[in-house]
Amino acid sequence: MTKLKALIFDVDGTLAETERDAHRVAFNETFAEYQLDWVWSVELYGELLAVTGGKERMKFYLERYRPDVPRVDDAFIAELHQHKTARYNKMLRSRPIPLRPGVRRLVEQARSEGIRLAIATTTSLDNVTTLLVHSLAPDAVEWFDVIAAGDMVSLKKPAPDIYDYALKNLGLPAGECIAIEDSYNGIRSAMAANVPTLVTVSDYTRKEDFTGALLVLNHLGEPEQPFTVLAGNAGEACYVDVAMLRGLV
Ligand code: XBP
Ligand code: MG
Repeated sequence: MTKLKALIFDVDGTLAETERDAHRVAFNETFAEYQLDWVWSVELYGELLAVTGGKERMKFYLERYRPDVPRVDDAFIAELHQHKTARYNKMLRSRPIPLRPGVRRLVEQARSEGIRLAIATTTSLDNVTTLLVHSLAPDAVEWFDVIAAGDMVSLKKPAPDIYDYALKNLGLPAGECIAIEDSYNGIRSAMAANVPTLVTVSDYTRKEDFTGALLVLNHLGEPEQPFTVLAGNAGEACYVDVAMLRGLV
């Protein structure tokens, strides 16, 4: 008798590689629009990802890297973030970002087998819905029973709050769900909410610590594009499907 009832997906780095060439670029374009000399290189952005949430990340950047910049207030950060979000959404609409290997297949299989779907992310709700509509399917938002995102909770990952929120709205115990994450902050958040977690590492996170993960893979895999196991035991499987996930819980 299986107890797997739902999959809870992280978004950035897990559903798609959105950080380096989309979020980062939208931040930089916004800084340029406001004539700020804030420039986030590919390398610097990797360091800034230690802090989740765009508003929190900008504040962290100023505190840690720009003691020369006079203090800015939260309202200005929020205004910048609104502009960044608009730019990011425009990008996702005009040049959809491909889903990572295995994501579409696993989501579609879960739906057809009655496994419920949810999202737990620190990014803003608009960013999630635009990504789902333009990279997955026009009606994909409806495929997810719960989309827990951004400021719906006050404490972002690695705090457990966004997973607690998703579980509460799913009405399921943590042990009947599996989280799929790509980052240290993500797995800390899921595990703090007691959700068993599978990790698919992403461009920025492959060297992070994933102690406690059910399994660490390079991606979810496809029949013709098998995954590589980075930690844990995947048995005979070469791509992640519902049967394999049932075996993991
Ligand atoms: C990733 C994040 C987000 C995005 C930016 O979220 O940390 O902050 O980089 O999004 P996750 P916002 O991996 O949990 O999906 O600017 O909308 O905060
Ligand atoms: Mg992520």
